[in-house]
Amino acid sequence: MDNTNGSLLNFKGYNLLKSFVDIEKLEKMEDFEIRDDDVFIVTYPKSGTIWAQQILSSIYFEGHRNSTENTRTVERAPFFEYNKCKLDYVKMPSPRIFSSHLPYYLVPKGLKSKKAKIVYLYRNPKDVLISFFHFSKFTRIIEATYTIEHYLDNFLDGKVHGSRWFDHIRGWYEHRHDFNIMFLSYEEMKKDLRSSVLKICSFLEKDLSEEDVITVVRQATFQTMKSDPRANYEQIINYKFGVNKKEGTFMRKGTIGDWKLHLTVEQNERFDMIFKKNMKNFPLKFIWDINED
Ligand code: PPS
Repeated sequence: MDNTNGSLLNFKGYNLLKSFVDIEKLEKMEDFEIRDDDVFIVTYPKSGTIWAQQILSSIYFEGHRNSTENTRTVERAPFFEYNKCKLDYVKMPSPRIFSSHLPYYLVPKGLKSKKAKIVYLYRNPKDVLISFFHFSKFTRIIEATYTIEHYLDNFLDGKVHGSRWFDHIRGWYEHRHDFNIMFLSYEEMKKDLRSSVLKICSFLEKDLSEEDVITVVRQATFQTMKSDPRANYEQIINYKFGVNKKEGTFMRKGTIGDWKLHLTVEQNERFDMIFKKNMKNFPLKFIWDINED
């Protein structure tokens, strides 16, 4: 079966969203000038990017934390490779927070000077797959796919936005010594949001008061975010993403282990086999089930 996906653009071996990119800007990405106090949130798609954007935005910006300003979270921590909000990244005041799904080899070279920081958020790939599958029905920016089987084939072959999940996480992890990077999992955040926020603050060298930490945590719960217009793509989603509202909301379910409700035994075994083969000797721990430690 030819699974070539028409909504993707392959740039130097990596799949980006064709309708969101400017090829001239892509060519210049690696030379983008990095400041020492820049922070990048790096994720494979559907790993909780908006969650990290919300947390970092409320850590850094008092107006966001205290809800006294209305700036959307995606504008506070815009996507580096997809400048859909048309911001001037060069003139943006410090501290700049960027979000990115890029692989390690496409990010600006200046990130290797090790001053600017990177928060790499990862999620167990079965839940990523399911979140992706639903997202593909929700938005028209990626090709709709109506069976898990079809999406599973594409995901495992890397014929999706973000290319192969295995390559993304392995690439970043194996090159971690080149960057000033912390790794954090979606599941850790889900199980203990407060400790995760404190870990992030410590990495970012942000010393928040107890009251501010409580506010950041409150702003970042699934329930708060689902009803926070700043954390949803609602305003831009309709005209830029071409949304199919029947298929739900961007903040969909936010759980661990949703894959169990979707994958058949055979599909799960196939996934496990490929995971084992690709993630041999990989030290980061993955949590597949809400009841797991
Ligand atoms: S994207 O399109 O790649 O930027 O998507 P991304 O933001 O990376 O991931 C979306 C998934 O993250 C979930 N999410 C959360 N889960 C728990 N708690 C909080 N606060 C939270 N915020 C976002 C979101 O619901 C999507 O996952 P699914 O499984 O589809 O619900």
